[in-house]
Amino acid sequence: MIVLRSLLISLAVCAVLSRVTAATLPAGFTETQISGLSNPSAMAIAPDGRIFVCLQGGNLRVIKNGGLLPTPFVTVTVDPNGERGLLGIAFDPNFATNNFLYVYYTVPGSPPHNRVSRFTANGDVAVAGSELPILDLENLSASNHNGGAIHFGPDGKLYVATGENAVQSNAQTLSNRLGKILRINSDGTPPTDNPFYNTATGVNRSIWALGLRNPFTFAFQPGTTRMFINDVGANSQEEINDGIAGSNYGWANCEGACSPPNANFRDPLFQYGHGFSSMTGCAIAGGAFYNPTTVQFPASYVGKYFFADLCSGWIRLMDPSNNTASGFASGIANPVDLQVASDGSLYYLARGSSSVFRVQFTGPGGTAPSITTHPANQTVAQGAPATFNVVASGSTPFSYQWQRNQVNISGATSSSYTISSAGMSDNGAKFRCVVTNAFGSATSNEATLTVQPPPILLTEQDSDSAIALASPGEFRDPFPLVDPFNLSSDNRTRVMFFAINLDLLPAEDHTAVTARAEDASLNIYPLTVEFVGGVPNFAGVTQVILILPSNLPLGQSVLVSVTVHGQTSNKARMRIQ
Ligand SMILES: [Ca+2]
Repeated sequence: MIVLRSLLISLAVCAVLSRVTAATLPAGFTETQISGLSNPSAMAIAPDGRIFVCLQGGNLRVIKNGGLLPTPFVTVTVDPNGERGLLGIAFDPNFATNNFLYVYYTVPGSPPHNRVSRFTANGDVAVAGSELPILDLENLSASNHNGGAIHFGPDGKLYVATGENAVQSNAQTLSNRLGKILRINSDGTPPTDNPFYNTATGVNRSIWALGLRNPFTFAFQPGTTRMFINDVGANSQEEINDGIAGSNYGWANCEGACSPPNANFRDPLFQYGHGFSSMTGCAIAGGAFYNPTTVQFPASYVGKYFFADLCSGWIRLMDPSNNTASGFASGIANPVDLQVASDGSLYYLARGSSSVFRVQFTGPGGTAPSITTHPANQTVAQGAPATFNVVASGSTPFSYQWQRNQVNISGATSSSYTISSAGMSDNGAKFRCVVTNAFGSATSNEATLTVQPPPILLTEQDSDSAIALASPGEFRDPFPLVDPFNLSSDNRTRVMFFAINLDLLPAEDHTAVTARAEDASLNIYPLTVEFVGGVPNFAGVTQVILILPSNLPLGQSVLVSVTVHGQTSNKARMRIQ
């Protein structure tokens, strides 16, 4: 049975778990609170700086010059049951001249349905009787998964996020508009360049993307065409998806990235699991790019994407250049929306505090990074991965840039850097990391990567016949298994092979090397490695002394190989007498 965990149930749980009102912010940041907003669901910032806040029960409230106006902008009659109600707000791109704004709400009825309506502003209130419904969606059954976010894109079209209304099959059909991102003209009609305009019919031509469960929030990046869709997960994964026309985001076939990969579905750019930690949660709710007209935060925030989790009460920061995330704020009572104002402030809407909070950078008050753990030298086998790590102290968040031989490595911008398969061209390369925060930067020590090629047992020229000596140092070919004249108490024959690329690490001895023989029938015989060490006066050449076991087949050749650090040598031929 599929568990249809709803936003509402999450709210009930989280209200018990979290009663704090002041967030923990990075050093240098402070916040101010505007309270008195009962059961808020979404907000938008007008071009003139006023903040319009949707209350689930139907009031659209206005915050002006830092204060909550007593009179609502408008009150719409809604069905407020479960996750229904007044859920979304967007300003017309030409609001300054036409005074149009749009809201998304649940129209009461039997059954109810969600609607997008246009209102006309007259200052801080709506013109009476100005409501113009532009989009009426399908009738609802369950009270949850309504979506509700609406925003204009850079193309001047209105994008509308709809939930699948707890009917999973809705997400995958082009026959209704639930579990989708819709794209409409501001009069509600579908633009003819919509991706399914020619495959869907009627009102379904407004479908722009599908395969979504409950995209409660989404955001456009100012100055770009980039759009991120936050899809609330069911049992395990919360998603940040790359908004691309015609995409299918996989629900309910997949939650999080499809496993195994499925070319029919677009996996999220970023996902996080369910839990109650600083990196896990239960419902992604709120997303905003930090690309304000006036940058008020430190420059390292520009271009990053803030996102929040309703239950865990944090705001984290995703870096769209590498799809990794870092911490920002915690201790928030049920964040449901995030917006970045043109003045560079970050606003978050905390349902559990009935408040909007404005976050500003008022630093310095912080400390520059200091490297506490430097990357360590690595020695790896050719073809094996190598990972370097750095740890810094100081004021978070940090940004990271790894360098190879003091040149920036493209995309290497997290606290660890991995070469998935080290090649000989990486041998001797030096790696370091520059760690930066709002207050300065620090550069780690360099770590050297040593790449070891596979060992090679020396053989005669143009042959696989081993160059080898029998104990106690004579040339013997073929080799007997027992030599009563050698100096060992067991009388077993020792054979000394010679190898290159068989350098032991400082702490290692002969036990780091294994050896085996293989006969013509492909039977395997483990050989005891008695000694591994340098050959005096022959730099780079290693001697390996092997003890021949009694069960080697007499009168034929065997192929001997050695293995060190996970790499196995060539096979060198040796005859047994
Ligand atoms: Ca998905």
